[in-house]
Amino acid sequence: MSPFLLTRTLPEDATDAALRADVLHGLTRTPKTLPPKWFYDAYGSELFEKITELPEYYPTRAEREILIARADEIARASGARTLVELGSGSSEKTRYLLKALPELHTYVPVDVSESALTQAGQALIGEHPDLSVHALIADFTGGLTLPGTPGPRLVAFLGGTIGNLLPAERATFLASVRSLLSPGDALLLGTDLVKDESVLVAAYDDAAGVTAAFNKNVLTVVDRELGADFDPDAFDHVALWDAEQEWIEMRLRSRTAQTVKIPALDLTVDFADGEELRTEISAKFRENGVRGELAAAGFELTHWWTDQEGRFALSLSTA
Ligand code: AVJ
Repeated sequence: MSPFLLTRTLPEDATDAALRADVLHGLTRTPKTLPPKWFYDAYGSELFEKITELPEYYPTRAEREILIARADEIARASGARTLVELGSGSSEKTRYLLKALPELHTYVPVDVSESALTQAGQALIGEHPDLSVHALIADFTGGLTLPGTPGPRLVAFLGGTIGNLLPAERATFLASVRSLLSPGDALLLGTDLVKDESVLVAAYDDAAGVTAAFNKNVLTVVDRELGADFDPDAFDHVALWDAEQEWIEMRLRSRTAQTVKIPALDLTVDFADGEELRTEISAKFRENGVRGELAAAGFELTHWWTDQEGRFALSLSTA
Protein backbone atom coordinates (compact mmCIF):
# COMPACT_ATOMS: atom_id res chain seq x y z
CA MET A 1 0.00 0.00 0.00
CA SER A 2 1.31 3.46 -0.88
CA PRO A 3 1.94 5.94 1.90
CA PHE A 4 -0.37 8.78 2.87
CA LEU A 5 1.37 11.58 4.76
CA LEU A 6 -0.29 14.67 6.16
CA THR A 7 1.80 17.69 7.16
CA ARG A 8 0.40 20.72 8.93
CA THR A 9 2.26 23.95 8.20
CA LEU A 10 -0.53 26.09 9.63
CA PRO A 11 -0.79 26.39 13.42
CA GLU A 12 -4.17 25.11 14.70
CA ASP A 13 -5.24 28.65 15.63
CA ALA A 14 -3.91 30.36 12.49
CA THR A 15 -7.31 30.32 10.84
CA ASP A 16 -8.99 32.02 13.77
CA ALA A 17 -6.31 34.71 13.98
CA ALA A 18 -6.46 35.33 10.24
CA LEU A 19 -10.27 35.63 10.29
CA ARG A 20 -10.13 38.15 13.13
CA ALA A 21 -7.50 40.22 11.35
CA ASP A 22 -9.42 40.13 8.05
CA VAL A 23 -12.75 41.06 9.63
CA LEU A 24 -11.25 43.85 11.74
CA HIS A 25 -9.36 45.29 8.80
CA GLY A 26 -12.11 44.79 6.21
CA LEU A 27 -15.04 46.16 8.19
CA THR A 28 -13.29 49.25 9.52
CA ARG A 29 -12.20 50.54 6.10
CA THR A 30 -14.16 52.32 3.37
CA PRO A 31 -15.49 50.70 1.26
CA LYS A 32 -15.97 47.65 3.49
CA THR A 33 -14.52 44.34 2.26
CA LEU A 34 -14.19 40.72 3.35
CA PRO A 35 -11.83 38.28 1.59
CA PRO A 36 -13.51 35.40 -0.31
CA LYS A 37 -11.60 32.66 1.47
CA TRP A 38 -14.08 32.84 4.38
CA PHE A 39 -16.95 31.57 2.21
CA TYR A 40 -15.72 28.00 2.53
CA ASP A 41 -16.91 26.52 5.81
CA ALA A 42 -18.68 23.15 5.51
CA TYR A 43 -21.97 24.75 4.39
CA GLY A 44 -20.25 27.21 2.05
CA SER A 45 -18.25 24.39 0.45
CA GLU A 46 -21.49 22.50 -0.07
CA LEU A 47 -23.05 25.57 -1.70
CA PHE A 48 -19.98 25.99 -3.90
CA GLU A 49 -20.34 22.37 -5.09
CA LYS A 50 -23.98 23.23 -5.99
CA ILE A 51 -22.81 26.34 -7.86
CA THR A 52 -20.53 24.20 -10.04
CA GLU A 53 -23.62 22.27 -11.21
CA LEU A 54 -25.77 25.33 -12.02
CA PRO A 55 -26.72 25.88 -15.68
CA GLU A 56 -25.37 29.47 -15.50
CA TYR A 57 -22.01 28.56 -13.91
CA TYR A 58 -19.95 27.35 -16.88
CA PRO A 59 -16.31 27.54 -15.56
CA THR A 60 -16.20 24.13 -13.89
CA ARG A 61 -17.65 22.31 -16.91
CA ALA A 62 -15.45 24.25 -19.34
CA GLU A 63 -12.28 23.47 -17.37
CA ARG A 64 -13.21 19.80 -17.08
CA GLU A 65 -13.71 19.69 -20.87
CA ILE A 66 -10.18 21.05 -21.39
CA LEU A 67 -8.62 18.68 -18.84
CA ILE A 68 -10.25 15.66 -20.46
CA ALA A 69 -9.15 16.77 -23.95
CA ARG A 70 -5.61 17.77 -22.96
CA ALA A 71 -4.53 15.56 -20.06
CA ASP A 72 -2.21 13.48 -22.28
CA GLU A 73 -0.58 16.60 -23.75
CA ILE A 74 -0.14 18.07 -20.28
CA ALA A 75 1.45 14.84 -19.11
CA ARG A 76 3.83 14.63 -22.08
CA ALA A 77 4.83 18.29 -21.92
CA SER A 78 5.49 18.27 -18.18
CA GLY A 79 6.83 14.75 -17.67
CA ALA A 80 5.85 15.33 -14.07
CA ARG A 81 6.94 12.93 -11.32
CA THR A 82 5.46 15.17 -8.61
CA LEU A 83 2.07 16.86 -8.98
CA VAL A 84 1.37 19.68 -6.50
CA GLU A 85 -2.21 20.94 -6.46
CA LEU A 86 -2.95 24.26 -4.76
CA GLY A 87 -6.44 24.52 -3.26
CA SER A 88 -7.07 20.87 -4.06
CA GLY A 89 -10.44 20.60 -2.28
CA SER A 90 -12.08 17.35 -3.30
CA SER A 91 -9.33 16.65 -5.92
CA GLU A 92 -12.16 15.89 -8.37
CA LYS A 93 -10.45 17.37 -11.44
CA THR A 94 -7.08 15.92 -10.44
CA ARG A 95 -8.27 12.45 -11.40
CA TYR A 96 -7.95 13.29 -15.11
CA LEU A 97 -4.34 14.34 -14.60
CA LEU A 98 -3.45 11.36 -12.42
CA LYS A 99 -4.84 8.98 -15.03
CA ALA A 100 -2.63 10.58 -17.69
CA LEU A 101 0.56 10.63 -15.57
CA PRO A 102 1.71 7.00 -15.20
CA GLU A 103 5.23 8.14 -14.23
CA LEU A 104 3.90 10.12 -11.30
CA HIS A 105 5.62 9.35 -8.01
CA THR A 106 3.95 11.72 -5.54
CA TYR A 107 0.77 13.79 -5.42
CA VAL A 108 0.92 16.79 -3.07
CA PRO A 109 -2.55 18.25 -2.46
CA VAL A 110 -2.44 21.58 -0.61
CA ASP A 111 -5.51 22.93 1.14
CA VAL A 112 -6.56 24.67 4.37
CA SER A 113 -9.20 21.99 4.98
CA GLU A 114 -7.80 18.95 6.77
CA SER A 115 -11.04 16.99 6.26
CA ALA A 116 -11.02 17.59 2.48
CA LEU A 117 -7.36 16.51 2.30
CA THR A 118 -7.87 13.33 4.29
CA GLN A 119 -11.00 12.30 2.38
CA ALA A 120 -9.58 13.03 -1.08
CA GLY A 121 -6.14 11.60 -0.25
CA GLN A 122 -7.46 8.30 1.09
CA ALA A 123 -9.74 7.84 -1.92
CA LEU A 124 -6.88 8.54 -4.35
CA ILE A 125 -4.44 6.04 -2.88
CA GLY A 126 -7.18 3.44 -3.14
CA GLU A 127 -7.45 4.23 -6.86
CA HIS A 128 -3.67 4.57 -7.47
CA PRO A 129 -1.91 1.96 -5.32
CA ASP A 130 1.60 2.95 -6.50
CA LEU A 131 1.16 6.66 -5.81
CA SER A 132 2.49 8.40 -2.69
CA VAL A 133 0.23 11.15 -1.37
CA HIS A 134 1.79 13.85 0.81
CA ALA A 135 -0.99 16.24 1.76
CA LEU A 136 -0.16 19.71 3.11
CA ILE A 137 -2.50 21.66 5.35
CA ALA A 138 -1.43 25.11 4.27
CA ASP A 139 -2.61 28.47 2.98
CA PHE A 140 -1.20 28.60 -0.54
CA THR A 141 -1.04 32.39 -0.45
CA GLY A 142 1.43 32.20 2.44
CA GLY A 143 4.99 30.88 2.16
CA LEU A 144 4.79 27.21 1.17
CA THR A 145 7.56 24.65 1.58
CA LEU A 146 7.28 21.59 -0.64
CA PRO A 147 8.39 18.12 0.43
CA GLY A 148 11.59 16.85 -1.19
CA THR A 149 9.96 14.71 -3.85
CA PRO A 150 11.37 13.80 -7.29
CA GLY A 151 11.17 16.25 -10.23
CA PRO A 152 10.06 17.38 -12.64
CA ARG A 153 7.31 19.02 -10.63
CA LEU A 154 3.98 20.22 -11.98
CA VAL A 155 2.06 22.74 -9.88
CA ALA A 156 -1.65 22.88 -10.73
CA PHE A 157 -3.81 25.85 -9.70
CA LEU A 158 -7.21 25.19 -11.20
CA GLY A 159 -10.76 26.52 -11.10
CA GLY A 160 -9.91 30.12 -11.90
CA THR A 161 -9.17 30.78 -8.25
CA ILE A 162 -6.24 33.02 -9.22
CA GLY A 163 -8.97 35.47 -10.30
CA ASN A 164 -10.02 35.88 -6.67
CA LEU A 165 -6.70 37.66 -5.99
CA LEU A 166 -6.15 41.35 -6.72
CA PRO A 167 -3.52 42.06 -9.41
CA ALA A 168 -0.79 42.89 -6.86
CA GLU A 169 -1.66 39.76 -4.86
CA ARG A 170 -1.46 37.69 -8.04
CA ALA A 171 2.02 39.01 -8.78
CA THR A 172 3.23 38.11 -5.27
CA PHE A 173 1.54 34.72 -5.43
CA LEU A 174 2.97 33.78 -8.84
CA ALA A 175 6.46 34.87 -7.78
CA SER A 176 6.21 32.74 -4.65
CA VAL A 177 5.13 29.71 -6.71
CA ARG A 178 8.04 30.34 -9.09
CA SER A 179 10.45 30.42 -6.16
CA LEU A 180 9.39 26.87 -5.21
CA LEU A 181 10.30 25.53 -8.66
CA SER A 182 13.45 24.68 -10.59
CA PRO A 183 14.11 24.95 -14.34
CA GLY A 184 12.10 22.23 -16.11
CA ASP A 185 9.25 22.35 -13.60
CA ALA A 186 5.88 23.68 -14.76
CA LEU A 187 2.71 25.50 -13.72
CA LEU A 188 -0.77 24.50 -14.95
CA LEU A 189 -3.07 27.46 -14.43
CA GLY A 190 -6.85 27.71 -14.88
CA THR A 191 -8.19 31.16 -15.84
CA ASP A 192 -11.71 32.22 -16.69
CA LEU A 193 -11.86 34.45 -19.79
CA VAL A 194 -13.41 37.84 -20.58
CA LYS A 195 -16.74 37.37 -22.35
CA ASP A 196 -20.19 38.85 -22.75
CA GLU A 197 -21.27 40.73 -19.62
CA SER A 198 -24.68 39.01 -19.46
CA VAL A 199 -23.06 35.56 -19.39
CA LEU A 200 -20.64 36.62 -16.67
CA VAL A 201 -23.23 38.29 -14.46
CA ALA A 202 -25.62 35.32 -14.76
CA ALA A 203 -22.82 32.98 -13.62
CA TYR A 204 -22.57 35.00 -10.37
CA ASP A 205 -26.28 35.75 -9.93
CA ASP A 206 -28.05 32.51 -10.78
CA ALA A 207 -31.82 32.21 -11.02
CA ALA A 208 -32.04 29.62 -8.23
CA GLY A 209 -30.29 31.96 -5.77
CA VAL A 210 -27.52 29.53 -4.82
CA THR A 211 -24.78 32.14 -5.33
CA ALA A 212 -26.78 34.63 -3.24
CA ALA A 213 -26.91 32.08 -0.40
CA PHE A 214 -23.18 31.37 -0.87
CA ASN A 215 -22.40 35.09 -0.66
CA LYS A 216 -24.52 35.65 2.47
CA ASN A 217 -22.98 32.58 4.14
CA VAL A 218 -19.85 34.60 4.86
CA LEU A 219 -21.94 36.59 7.36
CA THR A 220 -23.02 33.35 9.05
CA VAL A 221 -19.35 32.37 9.35
CA VAL A 222 -18.53 35.68 11.08
CA ASP A 223 -21.57 35.24 13.36
CA ARG A 224 -20.52 31.74 14.41
CA GLU A 225 -16.77 32.31 14.72
CA LEU A 226 -16.75 35.80 16.22
CA GLY A 227 -20.15 35.94 17.96
CA ALA A 228 -21.41 38.64 15.59
CA ASP A 229 -25.11 39.40 15.04
CA PHE A 230 -25.22 39.82 11.26
CA ASP A 231 -28.69 39.01 9.89
CA PRO A 232 -27.93 37.59 6.42
CA ASP A 233 -31.48 38.48 5.33
CA ALA A 234 -30.77 42.15 6.03
CA PHE A 235 -28.45 42.17 2.98
CA ASP A 236 -29.03 41.71 -0.75
CA HIS A 237 -26.73 39.78 -3.04
CA VAL A 238 -25.13 41.92 -5.77
CA ALA A 239 -23.02 40.71 -8.72
CA LEU A 240 -21.63 43.28 -11.14
CA TRP A 241 -19.14 43.45 -13.99
CA ASP A 242 -16.37 46.03 -13.66
CA ALA A 243 -15.47 46.62 -17.32
CA GLU A 244 -12.37 48.67 -16.46
CA GLN A 245 -10.79 46.12 -14.17
CA GLU A 246 -12.31 43.20 -16.08
CA TRP A 247 -13.55 41.48 -12.97
CA ILE A 248 -16.84 40.38 -11.47
CA GLU A 249 -17.50 41.82 -8.03
CA MET A 250 -19.78 40.21 -5.50
CA ARG A 251 -21.13 42.49 -2.84
CA LEU A 252 -23.65 42.43 0.00
CA ARG A 253 -25.88 45.50 0.07
CA SER A 254 -27.40 46.57 3.36
CA ARG A 255 -31.19 46.75 3.03
CA THR A 256 -31.44 49.35 5.81
CA ALA A 257 -29.29 51.48 8.08
CA GLN A 258 -28.12 49.00 10.71
CA THR A 259 -25.50 48.36 13.39
CA VAL A 260 -23.76 45.02 13.78
CA LYS A 261 -21.93 43.87 16.91
CA ILE A 262 -18.82 41.71 16.72
CA PRO A 263 -18.05 40.85 20.37
CA ALA A 264 -14.87 38.84 19.74
CA LEU A 265 -13.33 42.01 18.29
CA ASP A 266 -15.01 44.48 20.66
CA LEU A 267 -16.29 46.11 17.52
CA THR A 268 -19.51 47.77 16.39
CA VAL A 269 -19.96 48.31 12.66
CA ASP A 270 -22.45 50.76 11.16
CA PHE A 271 -23.96 50.20 7.72
CA ALA A 272 -25.78 53.01 5.92
CA ASP A 273 -28.95 52.17 3.99
CA GLY A 274 -27.74 50.69 0.69
CA GLU A 275 -24.09 50.50 1.76
CA GLU A 276 -22.18 47.71 0.04
CA LEU A 277 -19.62 45.28 1.42
CA ARG A 278 -17.32 43.71 -1.22
CA THR A 279 -16.94 39.97 -0.64
CA GLU A 280 -15.19 38.77 -3.81
CA ILE A 281 -13.55 39.80 -7.01
CA SER A 282 -13.35 37.20 -9.77
CA ALA A 283 -11.05 38.49 -12.47
CA LYS A 284 -11.50 37.39 -16.07
CA PHE A 285 -8.46 37.13 -18.32
CA ARG A 286 -7.13 37.42 -21.88
CA GLU A 287 -4.26 35.35 -23.27
CA ASN A 288 -1.79 38.22 -23.45
CA GLY A 289 -2.56 39.32 -19.91
CA VAL A 290 -1.97 35.83 -18.53
CA ARG A 291 1.26 35.51 -20.56
CA GLY A 292 2.46 38.86 -19.21
CA GLU A 293 1.65 38.16 -15.57
CA LEU A 294 3.41 34.79 -15.83
CA ALA A 295 6.46 36.32 -17.53
CA ALA A 296 6.71 38.96 -14.81
CA ALA A 297 6.96 36.10 -12.29
CA GLY A 298 9.63 34.24 -14.25
CA PHE A 299 7.44 31.75 -16.13
CA GLU A 300 7.28 31.17 -19.88
CA LEU A 301 3.82 30.29 -21.20
CA THR A 302 4.22 27.35 -23.60
CA HIS A 303 0.64 26.07 -24.08
CA TRP A 304 -2.78 27.76 -24.10
CA TRP A 305 -5.86 25.59 -24.35
CA THR A 306 -9.51 26.68 -24.22
CA ASP A 307 -12.82 24.82 -24.28
CA GLN A 308 -14.71 24.65 -27.61
CA GLU A 309 -16.70 27.78 -26.78
CA GLY A 310 -13.60 29.74 -25.71
CA ARG A 311 -14.93 30.52 -22.27
CA PHE A 312 -12.10 29.24 -20.05
CA ALA A 313 -8.37 28.57 -20.50
CA LEU A 314 -5.76 26.25 -19.12
CA SER A 315 -2.19 27.37 -19.65
CA LEU A 316 1.03 25.49 -19.14
CA SER A 317 4.17 27.47 -18.31
CA THR A 318 7.72 26.44 -17.57
CA ALA A 319 9.90 27.72 -14.80
C1 AVJ B 1 -13.98 28.90 -8.47
C2 AVJ B 1 -13.33 29.87 -6.44
C3 AVJ B 1 -12.75 30.86 -8.48
O1 AVJ B 1 -14.60 33.05 -8.61
O2 AVJ B 1 -15.82 31.76 -9.86
C4 AVJ B 1 -18.30 30.99 -7.57
C5 AVJ B 1 -15.88 31.12 -6.60
N1 AVJ B 1 -17.79 32.72 -6.42
N2 AVJ B 1 -19.36 31.79 -7.53
C6 AVJ B 1 -15.18 31.99 -8.84
C7 AVJ B 1 -17.29 31.59 -6.86
C8 AVJ B 1 -19.06 32.83 -6.82
C9 AVJ B 1 -15.10 30.88 -7.82
N3 AVJ B 1 -13.80 30.17 -7.75
